[in-house]
Amino acid sequence: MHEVKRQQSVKVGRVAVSALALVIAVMTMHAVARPGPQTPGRGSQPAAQSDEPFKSGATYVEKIPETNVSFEMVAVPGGTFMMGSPASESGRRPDEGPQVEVELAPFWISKHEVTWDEFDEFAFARGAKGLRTVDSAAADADALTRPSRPYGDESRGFGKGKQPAIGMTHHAAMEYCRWLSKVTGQAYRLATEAEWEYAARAGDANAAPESLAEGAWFAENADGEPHPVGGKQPNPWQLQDMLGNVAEWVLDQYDGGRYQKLSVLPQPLKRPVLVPDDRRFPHGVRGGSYLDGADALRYAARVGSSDEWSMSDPQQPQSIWWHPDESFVGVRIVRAVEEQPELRGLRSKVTQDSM
Ligand SMILES: [Ca+2]
Repeated sequence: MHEVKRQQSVKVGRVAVSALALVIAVMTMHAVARPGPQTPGRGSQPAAQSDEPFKSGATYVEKIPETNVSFEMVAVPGGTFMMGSPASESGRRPDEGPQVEVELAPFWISKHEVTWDEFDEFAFARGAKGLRTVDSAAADADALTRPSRPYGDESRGFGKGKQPAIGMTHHAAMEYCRWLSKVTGQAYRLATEAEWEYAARAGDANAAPESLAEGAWFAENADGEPHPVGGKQPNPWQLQDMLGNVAEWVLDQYDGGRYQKLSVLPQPLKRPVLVPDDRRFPHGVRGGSYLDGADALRYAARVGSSDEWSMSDPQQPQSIWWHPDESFVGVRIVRAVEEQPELRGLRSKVTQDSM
């Protein structure tokens, strides 16, 4: 996969100059004040369907208040599984082992990658959306911040709408979840690395689904570009594009030696997560993308983000919102049925001063 990424770096290098404009841009941040606390199902908004009781396989549609944009969440049952890959797996890399047994509680996960329709409401809201612009984030420590609109095309020429949002940093993905939680009144966040692999596998202990081409956009069928979400067959738990299309940020800090450390602890490991600190890199990315070959579209394949993804950003410090040299990572969101203590109220600790 390194090679693929390197080739892609070269390829993107050309685009990078224009992408630069995109990023040089800006990053003066607007801040938007929090909307008042919302109780789902009360007030002037119609009853939030996120009140749907949890039942494995159930779904609900969440509408972003004061917009016509919605997304679908799917209930995933709790259970145990083997995370990682056996040494015998073709294409396997050392950071995928040894396998560890993991136990997870039930959670909701978005059926699709987050689309530009959704991400735009956070990053570039076209209307008021109940949010009020304030002069400075300093006016309120909890104020939601977001990047101003870049000069260039943040979609990298791939279009918007139902296309998956791409190119944002882990910090931006975390802030998207925080904003979404405030406006919907439900606690959305990124999937932990364990939740991601469990949901992608949907009970499959093999390296990947038997027919990758039917379920995934990747180097062999994507024509070098991401595709509107939901165009391929879902996995057995109704989730689409877990593998391929855009790779997906997970919550965890990336540590290549993580499973080795976990393997000496009592199994099964209950809801393991490596809570991210204030470093800009590395964070976990899963699933492979439209640029990757089949080896990278294995359930267990892990990637850590790196400063190479922002290499062509001339700003000092570099943007904490966009990776100019990366156009293959997007977002998928999760809502815990009952949140684990270390993730309650968690937000990105990355600031412009972060290294
Ligand atoms: Ca994906």
